[in-house]
Order: sequence, then C-alpha cells, then structure tokens
Amino acid sequence: MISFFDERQLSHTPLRELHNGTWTPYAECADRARNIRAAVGTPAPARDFGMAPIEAIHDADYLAFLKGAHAAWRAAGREDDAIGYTWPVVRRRKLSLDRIDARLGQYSFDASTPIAEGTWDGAYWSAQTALTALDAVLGGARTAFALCRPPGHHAGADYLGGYCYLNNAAIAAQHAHAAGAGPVAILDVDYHHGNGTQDIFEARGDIFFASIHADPVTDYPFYWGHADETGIGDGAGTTLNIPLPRGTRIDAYLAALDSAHAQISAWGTRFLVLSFGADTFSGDPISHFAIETEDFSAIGARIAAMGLPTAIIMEGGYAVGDLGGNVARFLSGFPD
Ligand code: OKP
Ligand code: ZN
Repeated sequence: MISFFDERQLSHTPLRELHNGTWTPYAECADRARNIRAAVGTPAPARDFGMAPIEAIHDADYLAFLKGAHAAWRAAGREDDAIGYTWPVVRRRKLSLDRIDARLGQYSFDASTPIAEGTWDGAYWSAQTALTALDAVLGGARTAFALCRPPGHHAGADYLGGYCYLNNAAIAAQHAHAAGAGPVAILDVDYHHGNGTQDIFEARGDIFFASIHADPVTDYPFYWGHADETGIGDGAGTTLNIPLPRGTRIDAYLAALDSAHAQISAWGTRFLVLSFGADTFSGDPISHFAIETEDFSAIGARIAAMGLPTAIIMEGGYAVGDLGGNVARFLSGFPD
C-alpha cells in the first residue's frame, strides 16, 4: 500500500504532559512516527495543499491562536511548552481575551496537549500528509496510508486536546466531499472516541461519522461518544457511537465493526476516511482493550471487505516498540 509521511511532522516535540495528576514524558512522541515509518518501508513525502482545506474545517481565530501561541507564551516570560491551567465552563460566551493563559483555556479542553515551538509545523504537515493520501485515493488508488502525527480526531473546529491540534480526518473527509467523491463516511477505530470529528460533523447530514471506542463512562474523553449521541438537526441519524467495555477482545470488536459497516453502507457511503488508532492493542500503556498484534490483520481485512475507496489516517497508539508492527499487520489486511 502506498504510504505518506513528511519529516517536518517530527518537529512537534512537547516535553511532558499532565497525566493522572503528575507530569510524565509526552506519550505522543516523535519516535512513534519513526517506528511506524520503519515498519511501512519508505513513505512518500507530503504535497502542500495550502491553508484552504484546513480553513474549511477550522475557525480562523483558532488557527491564528495555534500559530502564535508558543511565541506568545515565550513573550510572557514562560519556559518550555505552552499549556493552559484554567478553562471556561461549557457554553460560557466566547470572549476576545489577550492573555495567553486565557486563550489557552478558550481553545483547548485538556491539559495533555501542550504547544511546543514546532507544534504548528508538525500539525500543518500532518494535515498535508492526510490530504496527500486522500488525493492518491481520489486519483484511483483503492487505499492509501497517511502516517499522520500529531493525530487529529480530538481537535474540534476551534479547540485542541487529546494530543490533537488539526483534525486530519475531518480535513480529508471535507476535501473528498468537496471533490464530489461522496457520500463520504468517517469510521474511527482508535481506542478513544473521536470527539472533535463528531463535533465538526454532528449537525451535518452530508458526512457520516461512526466510531468504535472505549466506553466514555470509564475512559477519556468522557463527555462525548455515548451511544445516544446520534446526530443533531440536519445531521440526525448520521452519527453512530459504539462504546465497548474495557477488556474487549477481537471477536466482540469484529462484531462491532460489522454493525458499523451495516449502517455505513445503508447510508449509501461511496468513500471512506478511516481514523485508525493502534491503541486498541493489549499492550498499550494508556488503553484497556485486549486486541493482540496478530488480530490487527483481521481488523484491516474486515474494513477492506467494506469494498470502499479508503484513505487511512493514523491516530493513536502508544506502545512505541510494538507500534510499527501493529500498523503493518493492520495494513496487510488490505489487498494491494
Ligand atoms: C489520543 B488518541 C489519561 C490521560 C489521557 C489523553 C489521551 C489522548 C489519546 N490519564 N490523555 O485518541 O489516541
Ligand atoms: Zn486514542
């Protein structure tokens, strides 16, 4: 399978994150990408599609904040990475505040997503990698793999969180939709619910969002991804959430994939954007499913059997030493 990756994605290197109340080394490290890159051969570099496809998903004020946040942090006399410490209560009115700490709170929803000096560059090229893979599929490849990093599925139109800054899958899906490849569905098989992607599309009936993930009753991101979230207004019925319990094994996982497939095809999907996380792996340090390395090819094959042109967008997976092998197994489930 053709793969894409851009070296500039490695320039995003936050030092640490706040994890369960203590500062720990940043789990979404650049070595994740190096490990996957080694396992998939030599990925082709990204092409530059510019800002327009990013601006089609993200708000201009958020993008300005993201580009300037690290410089503003340093200008305020701070060291290392920019990170917030105060957040507005949900549905507080949107204000035009100047202080960097106020802006960090306004444009984020957690304390595990610092902004480092190279964050904008890394996130920009991660999004371009997604667009490049998408373009390969629009051009006739049956599937293409975007080695995106940083990931994207927790980022909303105007917020970052969950190691995500720009929503690569949303940007790709919107681009496919605009190119007339639709109806477009996004299937998210990361361990965590793709709350940002859901937020972006849940009031729209023209792009379907389906996600299989750890039950948000027990797992991050808690406030989204419950089974009764099925879409809003024009988007009623075009959001599908399948939460699964901790300890889920391959048989139950494949059954969930089959029910997602049934709904995605009933909707008339012609093009698939896949948010793929390898953090469903039993050995993942921050996740709690029981999918084994050898199971990943079955998951890939089940998704390939949907028979749709598919752009595969990398999301999570934090067992760095096993990551490349798990991703390669997954991709091996797709025919060449
Ligand atoms: C990103 B992706 C738990 C900290 C959780 C955020 C997890 C983000 C996962 N104590 N930190 O979906 O793989
Ligand atoms: Zn995840």
